[in-house]
Amino acid sequence: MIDRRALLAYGALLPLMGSRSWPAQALEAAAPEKADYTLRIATGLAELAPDHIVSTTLYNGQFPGPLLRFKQGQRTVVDVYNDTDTPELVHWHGQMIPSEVDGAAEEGSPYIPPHGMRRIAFVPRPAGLRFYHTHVMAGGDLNRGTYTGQIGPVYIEPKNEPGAYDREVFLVLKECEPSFSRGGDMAMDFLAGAPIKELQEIGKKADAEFKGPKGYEVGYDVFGINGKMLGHGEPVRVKAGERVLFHVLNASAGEIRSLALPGHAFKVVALDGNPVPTQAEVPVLWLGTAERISALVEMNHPGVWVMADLDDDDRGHGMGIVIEYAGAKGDAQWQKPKPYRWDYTLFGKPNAAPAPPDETIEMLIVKQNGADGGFNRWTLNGKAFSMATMMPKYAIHQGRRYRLKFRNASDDIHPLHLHRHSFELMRVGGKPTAGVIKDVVMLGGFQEVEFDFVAHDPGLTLFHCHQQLHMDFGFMALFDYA
Ligand SMILES: [Cu+2]
Repeated sequence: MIDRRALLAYGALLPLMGSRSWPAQALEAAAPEKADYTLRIATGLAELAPDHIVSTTLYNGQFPGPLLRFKQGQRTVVDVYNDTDTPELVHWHGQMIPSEVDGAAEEGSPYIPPHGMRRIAFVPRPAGLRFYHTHVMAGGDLNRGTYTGQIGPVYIEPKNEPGAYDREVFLVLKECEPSFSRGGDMAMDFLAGAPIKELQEIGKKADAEFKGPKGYEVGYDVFGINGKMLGHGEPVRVKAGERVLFHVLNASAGEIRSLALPGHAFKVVALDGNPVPTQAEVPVLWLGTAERISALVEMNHPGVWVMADLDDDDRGHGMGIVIEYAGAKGDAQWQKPKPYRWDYTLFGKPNAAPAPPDETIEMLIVKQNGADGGFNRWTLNGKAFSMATMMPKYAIHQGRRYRLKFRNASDDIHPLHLHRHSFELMRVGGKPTAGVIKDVVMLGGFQEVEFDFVAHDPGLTLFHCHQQLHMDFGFMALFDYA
C-alpha cells in the first residue's frame, strides 16, 4: 500500500529520477524499503601521500570507493546520489543483471542526473570478485570517466564459501593525475603467443593510409594500492605460516598492471572472480584494465617486502604496498623477478573438448592513427562505434552459443570486455583452452583471441575495449537479442 502523503512527498523528487514512467518511480520511491547501500558521487580529495593530494570525483568521499559486499541471489538496493554537475552512470562490472540497471547508456540504462538520484535494485550474481565504476564517456576530458576516482571493489559472497585461507586482503590498483602524452611506455611483450604476420600487414596498410602523427596517449603522475602510494599506507601485516587470499583489482582507466611479491608465489584460484579449473602457481600476476585475480599466497618467507608493479617508473611513483611479517624489522625490500610471460591457458582444463558454437562472429580491430581530432580512432570490421547510430550492432538469439574471434591488427594490447555475460576462453595466443570463465581478456598486439558466450540474458549488451581511451574513440559494439 502506498501512503498518499509519502507519494506526495516523494513526488517532489520525481523530476530527478531516471527516465521511467512516473508511476513506476513513485511506487519504487514510496516503498518503505531501505537501501542496502548508498553511493554518493561528489568531488573530493584523495590523499595518496602527504605531498600528493588529488582533487577528483569519488564515491562516498573515499578512494577507492567502499568495498561493497553482496550476497549471491539476494536482492540488493543501492541508492546513488549524484552531487556533480554532469550526468553519471554506475556500472556493475562482471554481473549478470538487466540492461536497465547495468549502468551503460548504450544499453539504455538511465543516467543519474546532475544533483539527482536513482535507486537501483538487482539480484547480484555470479559470486566472486566484481567491480563497480563510472561508465560515462570521457573523450578528451581527463576529469571524467575512469580517469577519476569513481572505482571500487564488489565482493559477491557465494552461498557456500569454501574458505581455504586464513585471511583475505583486497588490493585495488589505481593511478591518478592523468595527462596527455605522445607514445606510451606500457609493457607490451609479456603475453604468451606470437604476432601474426597477416595482422601486421593489415596494420601496416592502415598506418600507410593514416600517416599523421600517432594519437594522444594518457600517462599518470601518481599510483597507489588501496588509495596510497607505496610506503604511505598501512602495510599488510601477516604471520609466518598464514595463507592469505589476495583479491586484486586493476581499476585503472587504461593501464596494464603487474604484481610480484619477492620470495613468494601466487596460486591463482579465480580469474575475474570465477574459480579456475587449474590452480596454477605463478611468480607474477598480470592484469589488464578491469581484470581481477584472486590468488593464495603462503606466507613462508619472513621479512618486510615490497609487493609491487615490475615497472620501475610506476613502482617509483607509488604502485606498490608493503607486506610486513610479525616480528620482522627494517626497510621493505624489493627484488625484481625474472621476466615472466602471462598465459591464461595455464589455468584452463587440459585436454578439454568444448562444445562447438552455434555461430562464429569475427571482428577485425584496426587503428587509424590520429584520425579523430588528434586521437586514434578504433574500428571493428571497419566501423567505429557511434552513439548517434548505435552501430556496429550484432543480432543474437537467446540460448545460442556464440564464438567471438578477435583479430588485432594493432600493436596495442586490448582488454576486451563483455557486459552482462561471462565468457569462456577458447583460444589465446594460438593455444586452445577451455574452462576459464572471464569478463575481460587481454588481446595481444597482432594476435588473436577466441571466446564463447551463451546468450542467456536478454537485453542490449555492450562489448568494448576497457581502455577508456579506446572505447571512447570507437572500440565498442552492441549485441542485440533478436
Ligand atoms: Cu583497446
